[in-house]
Amino acid sequence: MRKDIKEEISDQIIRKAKEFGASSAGIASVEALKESPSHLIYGRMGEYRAVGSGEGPTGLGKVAWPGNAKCAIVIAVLHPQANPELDWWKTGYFGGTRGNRMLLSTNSQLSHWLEEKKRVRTIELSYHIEHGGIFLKDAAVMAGLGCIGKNNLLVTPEFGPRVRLRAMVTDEVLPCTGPIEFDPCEECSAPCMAACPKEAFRKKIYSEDDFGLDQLPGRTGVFSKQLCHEQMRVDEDRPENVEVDGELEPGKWISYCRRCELACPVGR
Ligand code: B12
Ligand code: SF4
Ligand code: SF4
Repeated sequence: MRKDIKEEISDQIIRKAKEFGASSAGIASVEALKESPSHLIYGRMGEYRAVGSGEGPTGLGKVAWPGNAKCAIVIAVLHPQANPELDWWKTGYFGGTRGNRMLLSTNSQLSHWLEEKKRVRTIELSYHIEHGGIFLKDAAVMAGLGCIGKNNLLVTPEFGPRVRLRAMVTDEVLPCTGPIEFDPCEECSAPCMAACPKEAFRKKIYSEDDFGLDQLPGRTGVFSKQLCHEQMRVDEDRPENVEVDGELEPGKWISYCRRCELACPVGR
């Protein structure tokens, strides 16, 4: 495909993603992503099973990139503080959360559009790494959506960390849209870290010497996923019987902790 036509396609993809419901979108190179910090550190962090994940076809410790994957298209959907129900999770509910349903629908519409109108083959990716997913925050940073904040989350200029992500890969090389120059954390006193009920950012647990890189979880190696995970278990033990507009299904919804996300002033 000619270069100018490709560049036009990148713009069109982002416009279409927004038309289909994304708050922002971008494109990253798979080759570059395979060298991103999460790829370099993941297999060395020790075995660990997160909430909702576990055994999967890929196994723990690695990403299974589809053979011919050249680019990852990442979409972000805003989860504003005013609409907490987008993030509430329920067993048996298709997509788990309302927000994830929006992401699935947007991703799928964009994938069909690319296949039918642009003849670009796509694969919509799973959420969990061990089920064929990719590191969505790394992909979003490389696609120009924002940076990794001190809260260990993707922080976007427009919405702060209050977004959820999803991705697909293409078998076509497309012009990438990132990374961007953006770092709101440098001068910030980090209310995100102070907000954690489990003090998951209290002390350094990963070092440059041990892992051979300085782009560590929580930026300086302080983020403890184990402590965060403990909070998730606490949240699961107290599901709430709340009514969600437009939902007929009865049942209890889990509201997972978002304190480090909601404390960030960026994009409020
Ligand atoms: C497993 C998982 C968890 C686990 C473990 C988290 C972890 N960090 O390991 C638990 C259950 C604890 C968890 C908690 C949460 N999660 Co979670 N989680 C995931 C999941 C499925 C995989 C993440 C993973 O395994 N990463 C692997 C390790 C190696 O990376 P990491 O610790 O995230 O840190 C890496 C990055 O920070 C990166 N990095 C650091 N510096 C730099 C610099 C550059 C340039 C780049 C490119 C990368 C980079 O490399 C690090 C290694 O150093 C992703 C979805 C996905 N497929 O990506 C969602 C995801 C990361 N979670 C998300 C969210 C929102 C949460 C929670 C707020 C809970 C909630 N209410 O949803 C908390 C926040 C915790 C926190 N402060 O980080 C969102 C993040 C959105 C955002 N704005 O960033 C994601 C993307 C899911 C989604 N629906 O969009 N999560
Ligand atoms: S609260 Fe401050 S330090 Fe934390 S992520 Fe937001 S800008 Fe960065
Ligand atoms: S999601 Fe909650 S428990 Fe996990 S790191 Fe953020 S504030 Fe701490």
